[in-house]
This record gives sequence, structure tokens and C-alpha cells, in this order.
Amino acid sequence: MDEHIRAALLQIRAELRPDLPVAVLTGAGISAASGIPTFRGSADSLWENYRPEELATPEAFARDPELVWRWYDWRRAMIAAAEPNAAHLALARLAERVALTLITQNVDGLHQRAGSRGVLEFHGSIWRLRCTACGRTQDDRRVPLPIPPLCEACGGLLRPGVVWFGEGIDPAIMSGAAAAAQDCALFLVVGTSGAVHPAAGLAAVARDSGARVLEFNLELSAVSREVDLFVPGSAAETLPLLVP
Ligand code: BV8
Ligand code: ZN
Repeated sequence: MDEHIRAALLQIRAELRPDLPVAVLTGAGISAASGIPTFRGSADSLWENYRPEELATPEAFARDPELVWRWYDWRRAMIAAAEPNAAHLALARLAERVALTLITQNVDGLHQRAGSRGVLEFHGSIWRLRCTACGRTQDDRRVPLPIPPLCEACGGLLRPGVVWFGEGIDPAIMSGAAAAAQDCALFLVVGTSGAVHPAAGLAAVARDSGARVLEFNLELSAVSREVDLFVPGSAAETLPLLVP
């Protein structure tokens, strides 16, 4: 790693203190080192030649709920077999050193398995199911799932408890994330292409509110113009430098 970047990271590390407000936004890249394909990274992000944007929509589910469920069941099996990596663990440790708000676009639950608490799941969770008839939600970790999974209460069709394209972000989570970005002194962007909104806009909110913005990514992203320091490399190798 470039000596200037390493020195800057060590300087920031020395400034970490319990009352320092820090906000973090993570994307699929943080789970890549755990073996979970990213959305746009490579050929392996395709499932049966479908692009995620084609399946993660209410229209796709209305058209063919079993097809969409087979995709989510495939992802659940992969995530269940995966382990949090050094980047997830570093963020769990960071929460012990600063006043941390962890915002994730990931639905995989790996932050929580690494020990992070109070994670703002901006796009929901693949482990939470919601009834399309009675609205009841239930945590369900069965792998594989019976397809299509049905509601225990009313027998209605269940859907994944995630936010699909064209669906709004939970207002409480949206306002919690926006407040954390506005109030933080340090904002970390980890493993996201910054292609999906409104999540990607949080970096600019932090920047415009005077926070120092750091990005950890293998390559430049759509939010890189908002950052003060770009840290190249795999987050599993670079993030632990910030949090010993
Ligand atoms: C909404 C859950 C309206 C489901 C997901 C403004 C401008 C343009 C478009 C829009 C806009 N506002 C809204 C839109 C439309 C749309 C959108 O953003 N479209 C994009 C594609 C153009 N947004 C929406 O539809 C949102 N809803 O606007 O609703 C509304 C408002 C009120 C009321 C009603 C309606 C909802 C979007 C949420 C969609 N759901 N996920 C599921 O997972 O199945 S999005 C999903 O894709 C993920 O959650 C994530 O957010 C996104 C993938 O992005 P990344 O995580 O960044 O992953 P990606 O593969 O792209 O990149 C990986 C990165 O990691 C790369 O940079 C790579 O270099 C890096 N990397 C790889 N390995 C490593 C690494 N980095 C470090 N270390 C490594 N080892
Ligand atoms: Zn029901």
C-alpha cells in the first residue's frame, strides 16, 4: 500500500475515540471476500443469465414468484455457507472504539454474524420474510426453503423482506441513515459501486456536512469524487489497518 495512504490511515486510527461520531456505508464488495458474488462485479453475479435488476423487482415477483424465490433461495444457501471476513470483523471492533452507525446495502446479515449491533439494513434482509396477504413478517433461516414459502398465519404467499427496485426505503431507516451521515465526523464507504440510490447519496450528505470521507474499494466508484481519501485494495486487507 502507498506509504501516504498508510500514514493517513494510521493518523485517523490514532484519532479514534469513544465520542467520535462515525458512519459507515457498505455494499456487496465487503462480502466478496466471504465468497458472495457482487451485483455488478463479474460473470458470477449473474444467476441463470438474469441480472439482479431483472429479478429484484415487484414486477418480476408478480410475473414469476417461483423463479424469484429460486434466486433468493440460491443466495440464502450461499450466504448460510459463508463466514464474515476480516472487514466485517474490523467494523464490529470499530463499534467498541467510536460512536458508530453502520449502514449496509447488503441483505446477507454478515455484519450481524460478525458481532455488529444496531445495523441499519437499508435494503432489508434476505432472512426476513413478509406475507403478501396479511403483512406478517417472520425471521426464517431454513435452507433450502419450500418454494414458494407460505405464511404460517394465513397461508398467503411470502416474499423476501428486502427492498426491491422501485420500492421505497423504510422511512425510519432512511431518516436514521441520513441523520448519521449529517452528524458524523468520519464517513467510511466500503465496497460499493455507488450505482444504487438513495444509498449512494449518503456519501455526499456526509461530505456536505463537513465529515471526512474515506473509501475502501478495489477500484474507483461512482462516489469516489466525494471522498477525501481513496484506499485501494480488498476491504478484508485494508479496513483492519484502520481498526487494530
Ligand atoms: C426507489 C435489495 C422510489 C434486493 C437492492 C437516482 C438516480 C438514478 C436511479 C435512481 C435514483 N433514485 C432511484 C433510482 C432507481 C433505483 C436505482 O438506484 N437504480 C440504479 C440501478 C440506477 N433505486 C431504487 O429503485 C430504490 N427505490 O428509488 O424507490 C420510491 C420512493 C418512495 C416511494 C416508493 C418508491 C431502491 C433500490 C434498492 C434495490 N434493492 N437490494 C436484493 O439484494 O435482492 S440494491 C442491491 O444492488 C444491493 O443492495 C446494492 O445496493 C446494489 C448493488 O450495489 P453494490 O452493493 O455497490 O454492489 P456492486 O456489485 O454494484 O459493486 C460492488 C463494489 O464492490 C464494486 O465497486 C467493486 O469494485 C467493489 N469490490 C468488489 N470486491 C471488493 C470490493 N471492494 C472492496 N473489497 C473487495 N474485496
Ligand atoms: Zn399471512
